Amino acid sequence: MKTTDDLTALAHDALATLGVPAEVLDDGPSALMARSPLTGGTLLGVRSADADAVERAIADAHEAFLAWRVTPAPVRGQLVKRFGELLRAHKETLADLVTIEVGKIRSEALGEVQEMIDICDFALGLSRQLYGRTMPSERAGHRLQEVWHPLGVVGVISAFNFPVAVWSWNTAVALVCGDAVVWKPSELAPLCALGCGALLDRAIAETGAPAGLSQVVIGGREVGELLVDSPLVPLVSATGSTRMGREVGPRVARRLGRSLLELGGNNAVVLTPSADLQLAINSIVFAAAGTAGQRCTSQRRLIVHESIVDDVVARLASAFDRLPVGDPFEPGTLVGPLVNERASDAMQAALAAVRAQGGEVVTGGERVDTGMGGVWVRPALVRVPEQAGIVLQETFAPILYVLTYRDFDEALALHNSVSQGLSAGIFTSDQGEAERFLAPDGADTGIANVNVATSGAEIGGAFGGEKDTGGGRESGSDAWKAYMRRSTNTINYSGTVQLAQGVDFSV
Ligand code: UN1
Repeated sequence: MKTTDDLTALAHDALATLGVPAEVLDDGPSALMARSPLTGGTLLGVRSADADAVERAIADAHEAFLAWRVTPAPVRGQLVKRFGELLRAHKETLADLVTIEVGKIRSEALGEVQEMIDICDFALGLSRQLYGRTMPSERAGHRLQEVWHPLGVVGVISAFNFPVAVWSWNTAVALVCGDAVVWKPSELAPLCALGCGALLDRAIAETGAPAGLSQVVIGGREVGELLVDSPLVPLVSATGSTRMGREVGPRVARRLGRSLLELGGNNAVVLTPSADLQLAINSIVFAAAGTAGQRCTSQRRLIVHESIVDDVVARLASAFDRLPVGDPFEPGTLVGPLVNERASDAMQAALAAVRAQGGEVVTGGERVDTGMGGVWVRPALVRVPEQAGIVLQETFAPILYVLTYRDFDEALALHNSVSQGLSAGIFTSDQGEAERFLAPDGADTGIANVNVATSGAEIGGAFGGEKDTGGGRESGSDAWKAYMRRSTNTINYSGTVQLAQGVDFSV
């Protein structure tokens, strides 16, 4: 069992291995203190950026962008290739920092770094595939085409729960698109950010890319606000709560900037009578209890047919009761700590609301004393009546609400009755039900799965959601288009003036 001193020593080693310069460590009055949810203890202080430092970071990034945007995209791809190699070489070390700062179990911390490696591979390929189109012009001797150009400095604001991967989705894609990136990480995970920043800086230096392309600005809300308000930042990609997105979106829009928002989820699985129950239960337990319920894709709701609900609840309860809760560094642990005491308070408040609204906590929800000092809970399985208001709310903790349905239309209606729209799953062996779930009037989420639960998406698809989730898409597919500007070009090689739409304006 590790103490705060052990974790501090491990963090120092990891930062040194990743090449983080010693001068960013700072115990002064304005430093940001890095903590670990494993012990609740303070690890070390890091220098936070004041307004001048943020402005300088944006200006430096913009300067680097001016050179980067005219570097051929396949050459830009070599930077993410090298970054991916460095991530492969330092996977364990970066995963250590993820576990230390946000408490992920080993396989999930490694999996998060794997997402970074995967997006680098994807972005390398993308660097040769930033395709525009050629359209037939209505005029003889004319050509009509669109090309995609680099956009500028991308501001990335990330949350604690994916302290390295979400930045990398944005960054790997933005870099091949010819952009520079200024990153404001969560205040709960500054060390992860410094580690990533140092590795990328090394890749930048080794490949001869312009210094300054990647900036990490550590700090609180004020730092984020400077990014949000800067006219030199044409795109702000922000991950966090719907409340945060409601502030960021309009503020960026006021200066006619673009925002890409990845906000709250309230993700559900529909479990039908024809489902393979063992497959479904195993998938649901990971989606609901994995990452201690702290993914935006975590499963919050289970909508199960009334004919199987008692069996399903019994099986889930037995699985929840057996979940090994404890030290995430220990092999075998499946549920690590909550990120802080506030998360536990939010969980307890939600469980109190369940009881007040006629629901029943079937199992879990209690604190678990691991003797380490952090905040551990047993994931809670809860049965609620359909009208319980608490189900509409996202609580960032492991609570799974079980609701029942009688016919499929009712299941769909219940599924879509929340304001959030990130991810969804259905377990069925009835092809008709599966297709209806994926149909235009099926699940209204950005991600919808069949016989796969709500979390753990691959990077190759576009990631994001609708409604209160904010509408943004990042990582794979054509999400890259958000990081570029489109230029529509008409080229006249006819030697004559021909106006479109047949307009005659001869003088
Ligand atoms: C998040 O929780 O912010 O699909 C991102 C998943 C992960 C990413 C989650 N690939 O669960």
